[in-house]
Amino acid sequence: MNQIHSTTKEYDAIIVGAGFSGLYQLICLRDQLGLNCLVLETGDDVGGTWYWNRYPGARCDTESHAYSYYFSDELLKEWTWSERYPGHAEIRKYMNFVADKFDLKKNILFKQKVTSAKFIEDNNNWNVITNANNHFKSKFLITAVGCLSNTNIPKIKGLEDFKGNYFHTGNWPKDGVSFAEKSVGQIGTGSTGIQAVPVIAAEAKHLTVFQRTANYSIPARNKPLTEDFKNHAKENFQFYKDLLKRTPNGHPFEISDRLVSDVNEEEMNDIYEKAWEKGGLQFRGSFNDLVTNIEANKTASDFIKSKINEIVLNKKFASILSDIDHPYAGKRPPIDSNYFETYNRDNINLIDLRSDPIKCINKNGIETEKNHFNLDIIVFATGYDAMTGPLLNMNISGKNNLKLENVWKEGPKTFLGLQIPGFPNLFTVTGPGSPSVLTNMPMAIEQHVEWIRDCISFMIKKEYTTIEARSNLAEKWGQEVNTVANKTLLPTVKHSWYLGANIPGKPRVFMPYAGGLPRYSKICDEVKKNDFEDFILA
Ligand code: N01
Repeated sequence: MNQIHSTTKEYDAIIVGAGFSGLYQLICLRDQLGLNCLVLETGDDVGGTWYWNRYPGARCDTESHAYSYYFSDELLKEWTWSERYPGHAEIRKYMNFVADKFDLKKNILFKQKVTSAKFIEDNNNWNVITNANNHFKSKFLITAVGCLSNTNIPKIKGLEDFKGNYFHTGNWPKDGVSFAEKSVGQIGTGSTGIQAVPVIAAEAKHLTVFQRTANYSIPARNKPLTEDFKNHAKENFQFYKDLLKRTPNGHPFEISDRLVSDVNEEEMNDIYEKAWEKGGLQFRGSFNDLVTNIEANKTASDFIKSKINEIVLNKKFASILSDIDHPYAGKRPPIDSNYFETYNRDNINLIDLRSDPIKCINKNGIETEKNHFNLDIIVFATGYDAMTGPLLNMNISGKNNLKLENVWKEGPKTFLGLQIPGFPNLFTVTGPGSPSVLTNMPMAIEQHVEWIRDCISFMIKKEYTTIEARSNLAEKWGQEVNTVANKTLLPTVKHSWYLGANIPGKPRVFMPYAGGLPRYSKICDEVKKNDFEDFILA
């Protein structure tokens, strides 16, 4: 049993994480509800996911004018992004700007990793302990830990013998890594790997890319923003705010109404060609049925594969890169800056792990079934234990000493991705079962954070002490998440991290809500309108 530490400090709300979610949750609860709040953050500065993701080429795939908080008109007018997509350093600058503007750091305790959080029924409080052995107590516990913050370094035999250095992209050294004169191996070709390859290849003596699953990618076409566009974004922030709330993924573009079958082949190719030239995630919006109809999807897949074969001059590489076994956008679709073009350099090699799997790592490098690669540095762009990992990592226990890891043994169970039955007063910002990773994250975050604020405000007004998700409704919501996902092609991709498939032993459950942010927000608004009666209030 958790003992209350003699120096335990008490708060109304503890927020875990100082990224986009944590900072805005602090503003809502501290400045709007007047609560006594504490934010606990593992890093030594604000930024959340972007604090750790400093790998070469790290850049957001949402356009900068949309990758912003929209809750403050003043903030929208004061901050100016410099490029079409914000780079990691500029995002950290932005987060610091927000933290300074709203004077947030005084309520944040840095270098505090939560090692346990336990609900104490005697007093309906959460007891939270950190790695620095600090003990805290609070009425509400809000996890703002991100969906992609638990790095996954695969257990490859012999890694500990490697005499070079290895790094995971999601835990990149603050001072950077020099690749000059180095032979580098990179495992992984997801969104991260695809961003890192061109930058590492440009600096390293040699880069060997180890690809397990071939991936689609659309050119990002990043560029500095013109003064005209900067002014346009500021003058039209209300237009963009409405657009971001209206579109299914919270992005600043509409999904076309037309179906692939509405156009002839020439028109279709013209549409894809223009979308390819424009670049970015908008490619996915070229037709309405790309993520629901496999035949329609095949036209986009074939188009991208033909582009890969056109760009990559080495026929063997082109064949490995375009041998893609899943529908376009069935996994999170990456965008890139010269990814496929990089395979035309003479200092790069590509290994197809499907035909030549990694056997082990030894002191000199990576050994595959058929080859050995001498390396100075190994870069793991191998992704995350997504969505559930960051929550399970905190060792959370609820009523009756219920352990989250046991409750979620067969996959996450939540109501709306906001609460978990048996864990009163615990709110999970962008938790599993919410749109989260299928959206432009700041949009999903603002919706969750404001809902949590309104829920707590309601409880205070009505003098409720606890709120808890009902098991039957969580069960029903899980079925809804599944049903909605099955209307799309997303669950058909068996190696997708949306299903937890990238982590050996993780239950295969489709985790995010695929019904779109507007529909999801409407459901949450209904619950609020009905005085949160879908929850157990006491
Ligand atoms: O991770 P991933 P990520 N042996 O899981 C491979 C967001 N994001 O960091 O596909 C060999 O997608 C794995 O292979 P496979 C975005 O939501 C956003 O790239 O599992 N290979 C795959 O190729 C994204 O989806 C931005 O067969 C192994 C790669 O590693 C999410 O983060 C930028 C392996 C992992 O790909 C995660 O992206 C970056 C093994 N044992 C990321 N284990 C932007 O905003 C894994 N792999 C632009």
